[in-house]
Amino acid sequence: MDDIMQLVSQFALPGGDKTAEPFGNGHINKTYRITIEGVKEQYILQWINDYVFVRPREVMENMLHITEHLQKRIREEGGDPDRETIRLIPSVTGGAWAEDEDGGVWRVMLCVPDTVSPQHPDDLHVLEECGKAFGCFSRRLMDFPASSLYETIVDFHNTPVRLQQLEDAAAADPCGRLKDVGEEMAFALAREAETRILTEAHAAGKLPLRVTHNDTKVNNVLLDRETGRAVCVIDLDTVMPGLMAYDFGDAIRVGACSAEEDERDLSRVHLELPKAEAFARGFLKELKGELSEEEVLSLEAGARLMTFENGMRFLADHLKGDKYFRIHRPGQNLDRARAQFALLADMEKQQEEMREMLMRLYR
Ligand code: GN1
Ligand code: MG
Repeated sequence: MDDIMQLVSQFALPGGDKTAEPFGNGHINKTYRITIEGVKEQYILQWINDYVFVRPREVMENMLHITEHLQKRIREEGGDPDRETIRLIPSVTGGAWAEDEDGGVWRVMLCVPDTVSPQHPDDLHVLEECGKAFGCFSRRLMDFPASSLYETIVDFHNTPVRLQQLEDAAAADPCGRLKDVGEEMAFALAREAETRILTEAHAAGKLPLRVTHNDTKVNNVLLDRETGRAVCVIDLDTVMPGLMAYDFGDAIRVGACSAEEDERDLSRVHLELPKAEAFARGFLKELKGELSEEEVLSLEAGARLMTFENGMRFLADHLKGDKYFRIHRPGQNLDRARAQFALLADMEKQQEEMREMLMRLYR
């Protein structure tokens, strides 16, 4: 904690005795909440994981430009720029981040007060609000110059590359775990052709590149504690040029699944269409006028591909010895992979219903 307080002192925060406590439940970064005696506002201190983000300074450059653009849009719409997006607190030297002695990159953000982040909502209103939050985020970034953003993780949602990375991990098999995952490997390899659906549609000019969030788990939305309305979207580390299907798809993977991401009883893992519809309703309310019919239909494929991709990433990380995704028990990444593949299998069965639902909301 001494080291943490030393980092806190590098930011231009109000004076007063400060305390820090671990906060949140992301799989990647380290996060602390900072409380200052006699100060109403709380702050978030975060270290950017440099195994995952090999150029963390580029993550910060992106974040700075995106939040500035969002703040401008929010002001134009008469909203509250300190509540509807993230506010970065500058360092004492005026930079957007501070560095520790190992060159690690740390940032401080204002904690948005009186909000909650939904973990595994069953309430359809909550899901609709999450859809609105991500839809509104994309809408406000429609005119952001996408090509000015760094690609913070190269090929992040390139599904064919994700399959290749899984095959590489299997070929290397550094922990000798391949022998136990034959069924999961076969499941992934059988879907080789599907990995290309979105990349090929984009290459054929059918799906435009947009500025996308790329990590749209519903717990990356903050809702107003009182009204339950969407307030803002957090975790901007992977905001990059991408396809709309990525954002819709990853949100459905988590928000419309009947079980937790690492559920071990696979008979409990399903796609819940009413949840998907609630999210889609909110999402399309914000974006309908901006998207082509082809793009709206691609959202369905996005749900399958994001689920498939996460399954492959969890499985590859299990094979590599759990280097990327933090685990809380042995075998958790394998459990996560199995649950994703079970969800994908169920999504494949409900493909037609999902597309019909999207077309109903679009027309
Ligand atoms: C990671 O950090 P967190 O928990 O929001 C991951 C996502 C995965 C997700 C799976 C940068 O997100 O891509 O979908 O775990 N983020 C990164 O839960 O890899
Ligand atoms: Mg994240």
